[in-house]
Amino acid sequence: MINAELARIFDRIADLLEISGANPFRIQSHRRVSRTLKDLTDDVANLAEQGRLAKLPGVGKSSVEKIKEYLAVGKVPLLEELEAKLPAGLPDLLRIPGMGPKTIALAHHELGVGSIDDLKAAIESGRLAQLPGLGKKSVERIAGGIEFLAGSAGRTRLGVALPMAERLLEQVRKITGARVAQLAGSLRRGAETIGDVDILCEGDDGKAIIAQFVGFPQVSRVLAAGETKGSVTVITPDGNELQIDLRVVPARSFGAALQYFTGSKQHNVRLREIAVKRGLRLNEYGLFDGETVLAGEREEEIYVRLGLPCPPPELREDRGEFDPELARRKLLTLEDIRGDLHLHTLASDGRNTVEEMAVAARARGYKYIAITDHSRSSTITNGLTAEQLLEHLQAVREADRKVQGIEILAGTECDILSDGSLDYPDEVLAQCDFVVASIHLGMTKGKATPTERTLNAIANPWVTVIGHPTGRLINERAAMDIDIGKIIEAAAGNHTALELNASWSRLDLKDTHARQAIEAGVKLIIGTDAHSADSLGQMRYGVSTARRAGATCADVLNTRPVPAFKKWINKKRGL
Ligand code: DGT
Ligand code: CA
Ligand code: CA
Ligand code: ZN
Repeated sequence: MINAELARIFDRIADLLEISGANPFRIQSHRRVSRTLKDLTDDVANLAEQGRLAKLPGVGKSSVEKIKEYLAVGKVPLLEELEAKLPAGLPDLLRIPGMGPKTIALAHHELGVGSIDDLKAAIESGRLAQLPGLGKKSVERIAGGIEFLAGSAGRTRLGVALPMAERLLEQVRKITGARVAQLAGSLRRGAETIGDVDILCEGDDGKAIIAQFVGFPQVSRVLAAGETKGSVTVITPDGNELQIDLRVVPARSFGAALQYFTGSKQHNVRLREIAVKRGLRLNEYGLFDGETVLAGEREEEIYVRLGLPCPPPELREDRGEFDPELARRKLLTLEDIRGDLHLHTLASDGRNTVEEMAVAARARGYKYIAITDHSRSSTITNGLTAEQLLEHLQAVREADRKVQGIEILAGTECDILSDGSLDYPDEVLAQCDFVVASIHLGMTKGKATPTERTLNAIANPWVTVIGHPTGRLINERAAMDIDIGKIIEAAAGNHTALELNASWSRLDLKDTHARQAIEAGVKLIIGTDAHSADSLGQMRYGVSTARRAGATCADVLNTRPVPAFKKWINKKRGL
């Protein structure tokens, strides 16, 4: 959609202004417009036609001009000017953890750094460390940041890839001659990032199906268009290229192809070994005994014929899924979720009221939610002082009385401060029905280590759950340097849950950590951290991550009915 494209342009302008050392207000106003565009549900082109652009929050006269300009000629002059002034590789530097716009400007002016490669060279030659305000430590951080960025290069986050892939899948299903179509690959396995999207389709005339596929309107480049396989790219809302592979296979081998292209590669290698041991041959066309076909039409048959249970796709990572206990485990599903327990509202940095969040949650079939706005130290998120919180708790309880059919718990997302203490005193926390404790501030330089801080929070009798325990942002920021084993052990010993934050930019705990927690008997709570009613839909990413961890209903507290859930919370509180 044009909204996303325009949002990207405003973000890019803000980035370039920031590097050029422009007025902070000017930078912020462009970011604000970008955010408004991202949240917009109407097409910005329609709004422009109706003359309603200026009514949008944060959109002033000059922004209206830029939007109109772009709609008319596909360009924004200011962006072109800024780009002409600065080397094209400079904005990429902003994505490196540890590199702020000031440092970028400095490295650019003093050392002529204009790209990530230049920056690497400046680090190696030791010139970067000699710049004023930079030292060995910060240069080490930057070098680590470059490495982190390289590790995430080319991978698209699940929550970006899945909605795009689902739309494409619908389009493939409508192609004449395409009978059944399904997602395969890492996307079907619910992995946190996706290298490319794999779609599998059953049909006889591969060439004709692929010809239509490569002609889809959102295709930006056609990489290949053959008899059985087509590859294209599309542009994601965050401006990156995402590759989509479509394979067309006949009905007799659809199941074998689905098994093969779902992977993972390690899972397939292991499965083929098992086949070979049984004197059989397995490939993407079927399972064979000599020339005899044992299975191929249906995926499950492949496993059955090998004498194995068919593990859910999320488990197929060669992490123990050939063990019958794990393969047969009844994993959690989205339908099992009865509540969302990490929600922000207008009271801090959310965009909807308590009632709006409750009504939207009820429409999803939930029986309860917890409102958990930020605490006072999170000033950039408009965190609440103790007094404001107490008032807010009243308002939440008022809303609970008003909205029927769903229970609203009055909670907080209380910061764990850099010395390990909590942002509210115990008497205030005791007033909340539900407490998420999270680290947001001073992740790299607290007085206490992140592990010590988390252990302190776990020891607090009023803390129900630790929010996004490692603090990572997928593709953007590495996890804090914490000892997850110690945290899991303490959570198990102190009747404290760990969050599996379902926001696709976090997915924290991640799958392997969540599995470790489950194995230690720790209960998980899956919360979306939604800042608007729309984001409640992120629950599914948390659920697929939990499935990858091997979670059943029993492992996840927000599958329980309200009374059982409350009983669990209140045990730690001695109530
Ligand atoms: P991605 O795209 O990097 O997120 O991960 P996948 O798992 O989607 O991998 P992709 O797209 O390269 O290939 C799709 C599936 O095809 C993969 O999960 C397993 C299968 N596959 C690909 N290459 C091989 C291979 O060399 N050996 C075997 N046994 N299977 C493979
Ligand atoms: Ca793939
Ligand atoms: Ca692929
Ligand atoms: Zn948080």
